[in-house]
Order: sequence, then C-alpha cells, then structure tokens
Amino acid sequence: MSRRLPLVPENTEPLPSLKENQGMLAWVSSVDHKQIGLMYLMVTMVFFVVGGLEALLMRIQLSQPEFNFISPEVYNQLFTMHGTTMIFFVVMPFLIGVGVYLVPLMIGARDMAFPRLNALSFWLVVFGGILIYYSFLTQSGAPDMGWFAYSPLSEKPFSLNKGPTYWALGLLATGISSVASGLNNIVTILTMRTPGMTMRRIPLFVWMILVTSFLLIFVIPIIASAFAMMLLDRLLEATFFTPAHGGSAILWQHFFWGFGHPEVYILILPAFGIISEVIPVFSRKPIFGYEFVAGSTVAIGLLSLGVWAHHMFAVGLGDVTNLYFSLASMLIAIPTGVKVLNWVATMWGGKIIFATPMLFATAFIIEFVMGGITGVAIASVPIDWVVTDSYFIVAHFHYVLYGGSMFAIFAGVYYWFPKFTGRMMSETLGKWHFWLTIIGFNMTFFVQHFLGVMGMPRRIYTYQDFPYWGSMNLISTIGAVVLALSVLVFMWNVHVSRKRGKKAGNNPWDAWTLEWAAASPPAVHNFDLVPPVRGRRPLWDLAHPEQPDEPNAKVVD
Ligand code: HEM
Ligand SMILES: [Cu+2]
Repeated sequence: MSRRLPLVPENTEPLPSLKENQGMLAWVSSVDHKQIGLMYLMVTMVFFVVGGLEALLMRIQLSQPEFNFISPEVYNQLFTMHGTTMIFFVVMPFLIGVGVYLVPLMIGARDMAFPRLNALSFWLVVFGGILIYYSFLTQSGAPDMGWFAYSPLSEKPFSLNKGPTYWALGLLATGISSVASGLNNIVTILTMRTPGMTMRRIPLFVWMILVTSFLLIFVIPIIASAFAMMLLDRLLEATFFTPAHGGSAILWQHFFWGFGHPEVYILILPAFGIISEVIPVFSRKPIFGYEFVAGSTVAIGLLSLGVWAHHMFAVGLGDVTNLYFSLASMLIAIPTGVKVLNWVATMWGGKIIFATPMLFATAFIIEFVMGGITGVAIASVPIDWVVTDSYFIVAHFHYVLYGGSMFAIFAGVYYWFPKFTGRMMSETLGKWHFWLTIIGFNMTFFVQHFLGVMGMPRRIYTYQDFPYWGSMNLISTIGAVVLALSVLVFMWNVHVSRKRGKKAGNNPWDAWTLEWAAASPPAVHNFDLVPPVRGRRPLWDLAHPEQPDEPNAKVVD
C-alpha cells in the first residue's frame, strides 16, 4: 500500500542482550526499557494464570447449590487473592509494562528518563507479589478480607491472622513501584521527545500513560498512608480503624476508595490508549477528534478524584453527600461517551480490516459500554441500594475489567507482538481465541446481572436451591471453563508464534507511529535515525510526501 521506509534495515541482528543464549543474568540485571517491558508482560501473564485458576476454583464451588468443593474459609481467601492479583499484579503492571516498552519508542527516545528506577519499579512488583503469595504458607493462610480490606475484617490480631499484614506490606512495595513508574513516565514524556514531537502530536497512548501517571502519583500516597495506619493497627495496637477504641472503620473506606476509584481509571485509561492506537490503523484513517480524546482523558482524570463515595452509598453518609457523589459519578459518563463517539467515528467510513487486534478493539467498545451502562445505573443511589454487594456488581466490574481492560490488553498484544518479537501471531489461533473469549466471557458474566437482581449476594461460598439460581450459576461456571480454554489458546499462540510465526518486518500493519520505524525487535539503541516528525502520523507523512497530515507544518530539524 505504501512505500517501504528505508529507515532501519529489516531484521537487523537483535540486540545482543536479547539473544536467547544470553541467559537469565542479562535479563535480571537489565536496565533496558524493552527488556524490562517484556519482563513485566511475562510476569503479569504468570499472575493472570494464577488469578484465573483462583477464579476457576470459585466458579466450580458455585456451579451448584450447596456444593462442598472448597471450604468457606478458603473461598474467602480465594476471592481476596483473585481480586488483588488481577488488579495489582495483572492489569496494572501489564499496562505499566507495555508503556515502559512503547513510550520511549513512540516519542523517539533512547530509553526511559531513569532506567535504573525503571528496573527497581519492576522488581518491586515481583517482590510485592511474592510477599502477598507467601501468606498462603502461613498457618492462617492468605488474607480473607476482600480486596478492599474493610475494617474490622482486616483488623483481626496478627497472631491469629497474618495474611492481611503480608498483603499490606506487599501492596506498599508495589505502591512505591507505581509512584516511581509514574514519575519516570512523566519526566520521560515531558522532556525526552524527539524534535517535532510536540504535546499535540504524541500518540494518544502516550497521552493516556501521562494522565495515568499523574493519577498514580496523586492517589497511591493515599492508600500507602492507609496501609501504614493499618499496619500500625495490626502490629502496634494503634486504633485508627477500630471503633471500639475510638477509631473509625468508615475512615478506612474513605482512604481506600479515595484511592480505589481513581485506581479503576488507572486500569482503564491506558487501555483506552491501546484502543486509540489500534482503531485508526485498522480503519485506515487518522483518529477522529484527537484533541477530544486527549482532553476527555484529562477530564476523566480530574473527575475521578471526586467520586469515591459512590462505593459507600450503603454506609449512610447522608442525602446531600450521596446526591453529590451520585451526580459527580454520572458526570464521568460524558467524557467517556466522548471517547466512544470518537472511536466509532474513526471506524465510520473507514476501510476496516478485522485482524485480531481490531476484533478485540471493536469488542472492547461493546463490552466496555455494557459495563459503563450498568455503572451509570448503580451511580444512582436507590438502584445501588438494591443491588449493592450483589452479583450485579460482580457482573458490572467484570464487564469493565475483563470486557474493558483485558480485551484491550489482548488487542495490544496481537498488535505489538510483531514489534516485540519480530514475528506475527497466528491469525487462525487469534480468531479462535477471540471467539472463545466472546462466548466464555458473556456466558460467565451476563447471567450474573440477573442473579444479582434476584438477590444473590457477592462473596458467598454457596447458596440455597432457589429457582433458577442453580442453572444460572452452572451457565456461569461453564462460561468460565470456556474462558479458561480461550486463555490456553492465547498462550499457545504466543508460544508457537514466538519461534515459528511469520517474519514481521518493521511495520507489518502499515501503521504510522514511530515505534514502527524501529526494527522488529528494536535495536538496543532503538533507532539508527529517528524519522522527522511533522505531524501526528510521521510514518504516513514519510510514505505519502504528497499528502502530509499537516501540510503547513514547519520542518524542525
Ligand atoms: C478469568 C475470568 C474471571 C473469572 C471467571 C472471575 C470470577 C470471579 C469470581 C467467582 C469472583 C468472586 C465473586 C464473589 O464471590 O463475590 C470474582 C471477584 C473479583 N474479580 Fe474476577 N474473574 C475473572 C477475571 C477477573 C479480572 C480480569 C479481574 C480484574 C482485572 C477481576 C477482578 C475481580 C475483583 C476485583 C473481584 C472482587 C474480589 C472481592 O470481592 O474482594 N476478575 N471474580
Ligand atoms: Cu468507583
């Protein structure tokens, strides 16, 4: 379709440290953003399997009424560890990791601003994960108080229940990692862009990482202080969160959700970024309304700081407070809707190519909007009072987290895998993965809306044989098995394509952001020559000098 770009020789010898025979040491000691990025992706895949197995165990236990597969105590540990794992050790580090790999390439830089800090961030995540999982080996087992660790559940004395202590320490370590990553991204994006790469031209993925990074450095300290207080309560008998001794359990909830709601945007904004890169390339059009996609992200970031108590409507904060948080929450639907509109308008009239990344991106829009609609519904106080703590909520957040974040993660892997490895992933396996995901995901979570409205509470290890409860739960469990199968297909695809996939070349999708001008995989120094940047699509401008995106752009050289 376009002319080959003679910027980097195709299939250059991969950088020495990326050679397979280099052994573990080169990886473990690496400060290269590409190797660190790939290590993030590998570690998060391991955690994804672990968190998925925990989910599968829960679903087996719930497959029929009054089933005795796992005990109530273990069930409590499983949902706590599953939620914690998926949020802090899968979605978050995956998105940070893919950012670490791509941001320097996308802005034409040599590496992150602070490569050693980058390595520290990565290893702190590994350390935090090990610390949390270590709790399984203690005699009281893993933490069992749910991923939001409400007091008094999290305040049982350390001598009886060690899990929550390891949990808080592990998450403190990953919190330090997140703040460091946030700072690293901000400095990299603000100071290391190649000439011509103005803030109005950086890829939207980079915009999303930037806003996410500000959220990280604003809100992680909130939860880090709460963890510190929780640890003081648990280890030194302080009483911040124990009402019996003058503390306040509700205070914990404010701390937790003050962090927790912005956190859900930390889990979704970079996903929006991935979608904003994939959709234009596979629609063969520039993004519709770049400024609106970037601007609405800033709006979402700011608004997300002021809506936390929609997680606390059932607490009894009073009508005025509830009303404010309800309205503020609904307001977020506006900038989010703007984005959906931009993506659909980008596809509109485009020559759409439904390769696997685009299939996941398109499905993302549909499934994420489903989760968004139930989200606006439960932002309404009376509706929330009916369905709070029920399976309706479980359905809602899995639509945004799996149908949203995970779908975008899959889109991103299929899209950038050729850049990471120099090989294409199998399209046939990709389509199997996609359709099994669609079937399994919707089967698992759609019925849970009904179960919730029918009154099934979340976090119960079993239930009575009420009409339809058994059959709907069985459907959900079968769906989870299909979903597990889809993940196996995905992993198999990664495994075989890494060695035997079709050779990719520098720019297999005919995309236009700078990372595609580097070799696949990129040389250790990223670029021999960074292409000139005179618009938002530098590689398009190079291939089509007769119709550049910004004809009047100054040549900055
Ligand atoms: C692999 C498919 C998945 C299945 C089958 C699944 C299933 C489950 C189940 C059975 C529960 C417990 C519900 C309850 O008893 O209240 C749960 C809770 C949860 N899941 Fe998933 N899940 C999956 C993926 C994910 C992903 C990708 C995320 C996040 C990125 C996630 C985040 C959560 C959270 C935050 C909780 C709440 C834990 C808590 O109540 O403390 N799940 N999930
Ligand atoms: Cu929220």
